[in-house]
Amino acid sequence: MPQHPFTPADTLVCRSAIDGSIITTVAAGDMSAAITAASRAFNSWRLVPAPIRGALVHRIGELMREKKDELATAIMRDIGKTRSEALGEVQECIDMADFAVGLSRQLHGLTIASERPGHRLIETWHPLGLVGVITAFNFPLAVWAWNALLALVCGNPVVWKPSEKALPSALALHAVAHQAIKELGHDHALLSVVCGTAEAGAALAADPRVALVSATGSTRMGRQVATAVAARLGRSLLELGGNNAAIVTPSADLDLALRAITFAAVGTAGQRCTTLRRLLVHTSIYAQVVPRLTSIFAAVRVGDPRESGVLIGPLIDHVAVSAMQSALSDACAQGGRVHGGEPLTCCGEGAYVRPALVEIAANAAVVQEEVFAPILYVSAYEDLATAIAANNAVSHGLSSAILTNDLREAEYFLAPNGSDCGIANVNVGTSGAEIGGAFGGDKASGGGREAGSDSWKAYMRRVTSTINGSGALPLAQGVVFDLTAG
Ligand code: UN1
Repeated sequence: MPQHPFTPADTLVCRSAIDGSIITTVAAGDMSAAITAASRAFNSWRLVPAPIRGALVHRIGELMREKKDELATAIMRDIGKTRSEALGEVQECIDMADFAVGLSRQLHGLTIASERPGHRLIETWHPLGLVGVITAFNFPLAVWAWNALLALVCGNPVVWKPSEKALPSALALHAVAHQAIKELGHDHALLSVVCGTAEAGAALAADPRVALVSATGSTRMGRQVATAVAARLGRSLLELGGNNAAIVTPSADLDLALRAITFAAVGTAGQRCTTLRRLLVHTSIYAQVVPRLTSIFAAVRVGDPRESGVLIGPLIDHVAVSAMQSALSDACAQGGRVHGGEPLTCCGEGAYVRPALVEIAANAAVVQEEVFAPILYVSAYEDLATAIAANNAVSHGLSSAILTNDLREAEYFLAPNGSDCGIANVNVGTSGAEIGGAFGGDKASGGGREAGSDSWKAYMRRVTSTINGSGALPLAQGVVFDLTAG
């Protein structure tokens, strides 16, 4: 299976992760032309009242509901998610539409007490400008929805550079959004998609006409985007990798914990940025937890994601299988004990693996790196402070969890000296966040926050105004500047 399906003829070959078969070919787009058209669209869209902008997002949401099955099928075929997870991803897009529609009647500023008589201080949020969105293969639709639907209600056009490994589903979603634009008579340049390789993403990041670049992907890619955007003093919103840990304490409900751990570690074949990669288990329950998890990992059904009962589909390609195998051999060399993890033959050229559980020291070198595959490193800990220190010892800071029935342990984990991640859950795994909260992480995870809460502010610019309704001109901080004196 070719890993760089980009041919000199500017054509991208789209393959299914399920069996490596060719789905279609897609022509590469023109990034600069898309940015020019979107910049023009911004001039009028920013003046459309936000609730009217919300009506467009409302229609996009309705159409996504109608086409939920079709869109989920496209996700399954492109990247090999199970039907339930693919449907869940489309639901995440629909949830974002609902959320953005509600926001379109908010986008509220502040009134702040002024120190001067008869004065008022206000903050107003205005549309920011063109938003560039770069998405990864693993959530080919939801991450566009997080960004694009908020950007639209905030008054900004969007240029999307989807992963070249998931183009057909991106194009299917785009067709749905364009149907809504057409029905409501808006400018088609409000939303555009540019298919291309990493070069197209680099062109988007470097273009000074793009006010905000929202990029999801590896930390390496994020560094390149951040550097290019910072060089032109643009704004970036980065959602990068994670090396997420969960702590299982002696009081945990083990049945609940094992289910939470398994979904977080092997769901989506370990290819979420929120995937659980490190498990820290208290020594007193280690001998109970590890054999149970090992047998769950050995029994969970891996295979063609279209078959019912299959919980783990393929990895995106054979490069991912090689990365996984090399991490497992490094783990062995560093004293780890590997259970499972072997490549499996299934469905033509699909890249299937059994999930791996690796018993290893929490500070082993291999444990510090994110590998986008289902490997769960398990280590024992003695006291909670050490486990929290291990949780925080990696370069990433995206998601984390504690499984406990002890209130004090939970509160310690959530305290300022607890988990340093953007997401810190109690009795819930590291993955599968709802859209209502702000999503993102710190350190090498990029620092961005997307989806719910007040993430919309990233897509707007803030104007602070002092309004003087008095007849006098007092200066702030008591400064006297009297032209009649002296
Ligand atoms: C990602 O893997 O890039 O919390 C996003 C989750 C999903 C989003 C994952 N709602 O696992």
